[in-house]
Amino acid sequence: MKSIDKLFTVTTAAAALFAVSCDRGTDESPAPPAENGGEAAAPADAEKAAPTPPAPAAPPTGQVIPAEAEITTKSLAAEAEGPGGGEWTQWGRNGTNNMASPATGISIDITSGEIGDDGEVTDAKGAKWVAKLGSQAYGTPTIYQGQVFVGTNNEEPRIEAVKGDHGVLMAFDEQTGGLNWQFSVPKLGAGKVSDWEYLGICSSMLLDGKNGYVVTNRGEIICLDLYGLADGNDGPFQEEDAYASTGLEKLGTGEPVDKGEKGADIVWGYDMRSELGVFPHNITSSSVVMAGDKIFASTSNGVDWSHINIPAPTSPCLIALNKETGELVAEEASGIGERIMHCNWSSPGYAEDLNGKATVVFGAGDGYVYGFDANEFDVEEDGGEKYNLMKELWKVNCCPNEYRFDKDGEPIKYATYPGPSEIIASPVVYDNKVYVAIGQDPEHGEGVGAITCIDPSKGNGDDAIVWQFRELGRTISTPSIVDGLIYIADYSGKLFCLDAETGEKYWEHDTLSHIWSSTLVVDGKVFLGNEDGEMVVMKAGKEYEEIATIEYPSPIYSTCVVANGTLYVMTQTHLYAYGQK
Ligand SMILES: [Ca+2]
Repeated sequence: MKSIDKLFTVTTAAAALFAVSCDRGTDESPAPPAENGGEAAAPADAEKAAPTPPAPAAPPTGQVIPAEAEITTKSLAAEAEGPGGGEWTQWGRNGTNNMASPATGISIDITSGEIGDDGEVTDAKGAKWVAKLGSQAYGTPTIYQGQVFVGTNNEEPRIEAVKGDHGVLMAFDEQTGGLNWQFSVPKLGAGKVSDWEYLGICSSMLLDGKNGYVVTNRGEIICLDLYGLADGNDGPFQEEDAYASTGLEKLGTGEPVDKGEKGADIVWGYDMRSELGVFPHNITSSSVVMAGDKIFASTSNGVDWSHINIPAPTSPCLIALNKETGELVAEEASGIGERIMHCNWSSPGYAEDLNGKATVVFGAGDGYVYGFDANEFDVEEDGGEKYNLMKELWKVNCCPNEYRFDKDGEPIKYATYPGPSEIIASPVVYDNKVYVAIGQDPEHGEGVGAITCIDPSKGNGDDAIVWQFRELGRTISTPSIVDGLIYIADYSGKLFCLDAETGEKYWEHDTLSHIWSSTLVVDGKVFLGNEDGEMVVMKAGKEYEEIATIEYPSPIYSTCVVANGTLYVMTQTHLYAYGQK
């Protein structure tokens, strides 16, 4: 690995991603059998790539590459003090997944401006810049070391050689919005089954040191060099051009695509489909979280198009990789795969000390939240091979039994209004407790939901439940918690303010539109985007007060974030950066 990585001895607060599921459109069409998740045997291979020395390339115009000494761990701390609130280096801002920023002075005297025939936005009041994205964008921005990273699709082609539908991660200059480089991921060609057309990259990239970690639409975890190819081709992986035609699977069997100086630099890659046999349902959608020298990732393992069969019931739903090498460190073996209702799209969280243990918190596809030991694993031997299996510290059912079974004890059908739900929103850690909401793919419509407060020090199972609030509908939105108050939205369009200790409701607000986004609390306000393209701004606190609604011309499915004093609002088609130039 690069020596630069050794500079970082500080354990960064970990990360998790993304409550915005990416599933749209009709799910029921019997799409052609996918490239089967378990069969693809082509080795995925960071390791076998020849480590030829990189040829230095000219930096793309305007891109500033810090000298190694300038890349410090200081900026990694999302807890950074200061009026700007610091950087935003991962989906949930830090491992707690609590999307709240200490920034102050965030102006809401802003507008979305006008979109011209060329798709460019002008006259957006308060905006430093507005960047055009693809036609759909779900990968909530992360911001670090002068760059802004977002996940979208290729319907606004930025690199000529990359043609047609792809998952795309764009790296913008933080000050100008100019494109520094772009990571382009070919589709699986599996249709709606495992890589839904035009959904793009649904993951927020976790940023650490000189690297970023992103989960692709192909079910891969890719470590990218944050400075692209501008400072040479880093890492063991040297086959970037070959990747562009096939992804990791069947690498080298396609026609290489030269993406030029704005192409991405892959450091290593891990293909969850070929390595683990997992079967991502519809799309792979979650972000990774970091725990020391490891990253933890949901595998998106799910049901097939029939919505009945689980093609890979014994494959893990959560894995840990070595962040330097991409090697598999440990896998979940709690049997989640056999109990999947639909999919595993929730991004895990991480707490360095939760009830005395470094804990990875995973909201699973079976409606349970799991606390796994982040450092110690059970070792199992099978055929001479050793496997590290994740150790359950605790496990709590977040889907009320009344949603799972009717009064006669019969199971209630999944994807019906009164039926059971899995976890898609990210679990949030706050004040030694864990807050978890249940929900389903928006495609399944509205239904009953709940948010549960869990205290792992009180025991395992139902004993750990402090309270459960059931007025909430199904949700894929991650809650924010500030000053003992929880703000959480549901898919039906409502935003609730609850007491974090008791679950008591202080107020609710109906935005009258479906909600996929999560809340952001900053500067005494709650920001929340909805499907009608409205960004609703409420006053944070026990008193109900609607402050503003800012209109956008397309839906907002990602979450607003604040970094270094700039407010980012991402619609399906544009990224607006509001702040001082
Ligand atoms: Ca490389």
